[in-house]
This record gives sequence, C-alpha cells and structure tokens, in this order.
Amino acid sequence: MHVESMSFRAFDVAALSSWSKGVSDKEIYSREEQSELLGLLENQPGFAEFRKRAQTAVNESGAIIVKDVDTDSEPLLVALAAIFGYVDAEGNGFPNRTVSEIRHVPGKISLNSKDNGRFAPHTDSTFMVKPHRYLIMGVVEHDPDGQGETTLMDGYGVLQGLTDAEARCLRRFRVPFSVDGRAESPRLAVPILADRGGRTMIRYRADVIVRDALSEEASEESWSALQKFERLTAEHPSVSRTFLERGSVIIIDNWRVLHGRDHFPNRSPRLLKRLKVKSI
Ligand SMILES: O=C(O)CCC(=O)C(=O)O
Ligand SMILES: [Fe+2]
Repeated sequence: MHVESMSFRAFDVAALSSWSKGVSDKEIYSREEQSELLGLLENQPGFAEFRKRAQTAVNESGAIIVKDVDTDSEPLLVALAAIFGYVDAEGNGFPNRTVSEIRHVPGKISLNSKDNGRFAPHTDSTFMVKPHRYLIMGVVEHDPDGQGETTLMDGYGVLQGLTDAEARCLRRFRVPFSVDGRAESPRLAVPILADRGGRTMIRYRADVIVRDALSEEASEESWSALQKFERLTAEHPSVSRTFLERGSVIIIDNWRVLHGRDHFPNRSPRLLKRLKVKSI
C-alpha cells in the first residue's frame, strides 16, 4: 500500500511548548485540555489546509506519515491526534494513559508493546467492544541500526482475497480476543469483520486470540474462513515496510489497516509514543 507523507515543519509550535511549560506530562489529558491544545494549532496559518489534507489522505489510503514533528512534546502529539477525534486513555497501556510508551522493557513478561520481538500485522484494541478508530504513533527514538521497521497492510486488500461466503462467515463467527492472549484474562468473543458506519471494520490480532476457547461447534465453513483470513494476513503481498525515523508520526485507520513491526535488538533505545483516538 502507498502511504503519503507530509511535513509538519510549517507550524510554529512555540505556543504548544509554552502551554506545557511548568506542566509535567500528564497521565490523562481531559477533553478541555485536548481542545485547548488543538486550538493552539488551529491558530496557526496554513493549519486548516494541513488538517484537510491529512484527513483526506487517511480516509483514502488508510494511513499517513507526518514528518518533522517535535515528538519530545507530548502536548504536541495530543494536539496532532486530536485532529482526528477524542484521544482516549482507555485501552492504551497498563496503566491507561493518553500517551503510552512503546519500548523494550527487559525482563518483562512479553506483552508485545514492552517486547522487542517481531509484531505481526494486527489491529489495536481488539479486546474492546468498539476498537479505537485511529492509532497514532510518534517516534521519539529510532533504532540506530535501522531495525524495528514498521509493516503496514491494507485490510481491504486482504478482504479481496476472500470469497463472499467466507466474508459472510467472518461476520458471524465469534472469535475470543483477550487483553493479553491468556485464557484467564478478560476476553470478548466477537467477529473479525463488522459493519460500522457503512464500511467494514476489521479486528484482528493473532497472538491474543484464545485458541482453546474458539468454539468447537463452529461450522467447518467458519473454520476454513478464519484459516484463510489468517493465511492472507500472514502472507499478503501488499504489505509495505517503512523505517520510521525520529520525528515521524504515523496515523493509521485502525478499522482498516493492519500494522506491525520487525524485531529490534535487546538494548535498542527505540521509543515510540502511542495515542488512540475514538471515532467521532
Ligand atoms: O513497535 C511498534 O512499532 C508497534 C507496536 C504496536 O503495534 C503496539 O504496541 O500495538
Ligand atoms: Fe499495535
């Protein structure tokens, strides 16, 4: 898939830095704080066009990359994410935060966000009744050896590989997703495909499916539709790879595009900040 990139350099973000001066980064940014931050961007000349172009590109291709962002500033990341809706702390890290860190925490029992292994293409918030609409990740530090590349896959391309009958099955067959893939954790049994606002919403993350709880009563047809979907996401040729450098922010339509990343070394300084946006 093709991912457009745009520069953020045109904007003077001094107003945002002074907003945050004296305020240390917050765990939760309220709605009021989010609109105040977005308001500071809205005052910038040229911002209306930037916003329009960014929204159009995300709606058309499913993802964009914004370059030259001061990713050290959390308020700026919040303002950028707020273009797309309410920036939600629920379901963003443990404990929940408006801005959550993705970095390797050695010795931690592997939840992928705290791990350095390969992360297969997936959507985020699979365990939520209504998964987040957009996912925003800002690169604070990239891996100096160029490892930990980002992979992106257009889910609509994957759907084209399914027959109508298979797609119908996946709209019915309930798949149990748990928060961390463990059978004893809270889980939600939901279909991989759903209709939301006139379009198909895709929900899929292989490593948190509780395989033992997949209904044995499911029809042969449902099983083979799931297997086909899993094979397509594992091998789909439309996967694109991008190395995101420090200062890049990727904005992803989380109902459509699957994202993942490659393995990176143990002591890598790689650090991303993740924000999740609710649909408006
Ligand atoms: O490390 C990355 O690039 C992506 C991490 C990710 O997809 C996640 O934490 O859900
Ligand atoms: Fe993710």
